[in-house]
Amino acid sequence: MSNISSVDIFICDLPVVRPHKLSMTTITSQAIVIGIIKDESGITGVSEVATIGGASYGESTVEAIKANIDQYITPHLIGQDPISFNRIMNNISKSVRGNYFAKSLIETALIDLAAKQREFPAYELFGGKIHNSLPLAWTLASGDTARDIEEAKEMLHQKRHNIFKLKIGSGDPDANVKHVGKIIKAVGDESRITVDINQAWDEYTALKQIKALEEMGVSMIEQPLPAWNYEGMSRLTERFDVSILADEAATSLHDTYRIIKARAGDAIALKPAKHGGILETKKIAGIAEAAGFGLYGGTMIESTIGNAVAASVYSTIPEFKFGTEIFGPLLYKDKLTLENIEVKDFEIQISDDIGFGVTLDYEKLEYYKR
Ligand code: MUC
Ligand code: MG
Repeated sequence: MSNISSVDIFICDLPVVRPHKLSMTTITSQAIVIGIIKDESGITGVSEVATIGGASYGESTVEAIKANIDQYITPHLIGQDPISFNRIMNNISKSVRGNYFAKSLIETALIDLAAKQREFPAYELFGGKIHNSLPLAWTLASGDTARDIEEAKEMLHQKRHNIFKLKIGSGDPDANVKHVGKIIKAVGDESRITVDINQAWDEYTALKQIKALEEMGVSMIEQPLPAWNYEGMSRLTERFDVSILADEAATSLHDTYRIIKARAGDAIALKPAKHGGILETKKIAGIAEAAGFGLYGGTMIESTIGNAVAASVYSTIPEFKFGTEIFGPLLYKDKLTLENIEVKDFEIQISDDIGFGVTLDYEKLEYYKR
């Protein structure tokens, strides 16, 4: 097998089909980073990470991801054999702190390349597939209740989604809860409803509003408090029956360990980018499983490439108590690959094609890159 000869990092802006309103930002276009690692024989490993709202959602911005890979990570890659991705990533971790998104992009491009060299699916390199398909939630976040209801009905009709996550936390908390109530009234009999507050509430607000949400039948409350507030999340978990999901708080393996130890939630949202790659995602799934925490297959709203990475690793994890939300490609107006995701009977179908099963469309990359 041949060794790595080049690493190229591109920043792209991809438009979405409708504004996607979170508590801290509204997405009209996603900034994504594409990584292409080529070997001496010309085979390419391709991967993607996505970010939300510049630096408003998380610390990793596309500009910093590219700059830190070019300057500090690429020198560790040239001349290496991609199948040694475990050793390569371990070496990188010794000289590059944090930078989880950058590390995830590189590790997964290495995995794609190593799998393509051997002509088998990437999931064979981290345990093999358990699931052929996984339940797929959709996020209702148009910012308009009537439009969200219409969208949910259409998704149910198409058998695309019957789990809906509502993005709340922006504006008046009482109005947020009324909005949820209207959606449950309209589609709650045929679907499961969760909410994501994206850190917007304080503990006092959360105590009042989670009680109301629990009474209405919401099945999961995602990151109601700021990521730093483990003690508050622990008190909410103790107090309510409804499941509390740690998302922004559950980033590194060590942070997730602290959350589990403090029972600062009942469940963990996995996302390869925020954990620093697939190997770290598998470790986090392991400690969560050992502690009896539920798992949720999260997304940073990646397009087809990053979504395929998440689908691939999630297919190897025994149980997703709360399903997945790897719907990203369906929110985009366009894609950078020849393939799209396949959804059947409310579930995303896991690709068995080689690597992560996606082929980069170089014309589209040229069109969308900055
Ligand atoms: C998040 O916090 O979960 C995932 C789905 C969605 O609509 O937003 C993202 C981020
Ligand atoms: Mg979330």
